[in-house]
Amino acid sequence: MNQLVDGDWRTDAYETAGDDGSFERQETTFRDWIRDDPDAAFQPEAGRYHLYVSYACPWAHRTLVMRALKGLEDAITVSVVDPYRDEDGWQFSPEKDGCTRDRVHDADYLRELYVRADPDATCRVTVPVLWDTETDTIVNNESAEIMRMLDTEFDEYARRDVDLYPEGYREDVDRIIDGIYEPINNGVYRAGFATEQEPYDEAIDDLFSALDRWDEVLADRRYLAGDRLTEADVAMFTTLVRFDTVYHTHFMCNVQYIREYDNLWPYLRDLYRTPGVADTVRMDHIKEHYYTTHPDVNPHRIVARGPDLEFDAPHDRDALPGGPPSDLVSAGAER
Ligand SMILES: N[C@@H](CCC(=O)N[C@@H](CS)C(=O)NCC(=O)O)C(=O)O
Repeated sequence: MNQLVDGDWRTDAYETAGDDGSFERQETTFRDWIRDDPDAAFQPEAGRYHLYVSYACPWAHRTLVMRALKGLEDAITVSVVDPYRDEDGWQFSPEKDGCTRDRVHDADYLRELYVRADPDATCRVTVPVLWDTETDTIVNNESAEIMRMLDTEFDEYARRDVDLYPEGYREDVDRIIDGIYEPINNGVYRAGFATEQEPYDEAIDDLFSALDRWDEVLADRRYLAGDRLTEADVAMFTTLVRFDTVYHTHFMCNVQYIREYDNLWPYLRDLYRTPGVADTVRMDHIKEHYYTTHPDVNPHRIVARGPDLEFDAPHDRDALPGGPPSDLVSAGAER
């Protein structure tokens, strides 16, 4: 695997597995904040910030969903990397469907932007990246924090009435985002990248007991935090939408498909059908990335064919209290 060490690209430096065969995710390095505050170094402005994403990546996908729900497409521009990642890390392949050039610097590789932001950077080169075109640097590369900034700091440019971190729900939202991270969002990676049986088994136990618990909770709750769509649902969505297609097979999370759950499956379709969300899902990028990018897991890089999932199928979740914000529904109707 590969990463930057003192600003140099190294292909021998990065080990994902600990001594006991468990997957270890490194801490994210750029953690500044955009604040709607006159004294802040990074203030919300339309056209100033740029997102670097991969459609394949569940963490980057969170920021794309948030940008769509908030109606920030004009305020925050996006560059999309090639879903296939080789020894050189994420790269720009504008000739490929759904990919773009680096719209800010015309770089060939994402790592060039990390070095531009910090010439001595020692870190993995990950998506998402929130870039500031004014100071020419990375503001932040941690998806939960980027999601929060787009949600709470861009009110002037965002769709009114869409607040995914509402007063009265905040403690629950934070607790749920934290609570689903290790067993579910990161759990699929702990299972897929384990190099020994025991950490794999632990990851699978944690993952499926968490999914079973949430399936029960969602029997009489439309969203994870109750009757309101929140950031917690965005965080859950990007893992669930990939699950049956890649995590089940490629990462051996095969105890049960999401489409076999009584409530998680309609819940996933409800989120998918929320106006703006479906356009952020590129299953072709998701499949290409997972099946071709981890040679240790799938050395022949064969992309598994199925399954054919009907995310668009109707669901009966509207019978539960709550629903998507009304501005979102009317924006969806205009599309
Ligand atoms: N903590 C980060 C994790 C992001 C992350 O791991 N992204 C993956 C893609 S799914 C990546 O870019 N990996 C490249 C690497 O680790 O070298 C976040 O949530 O933003």
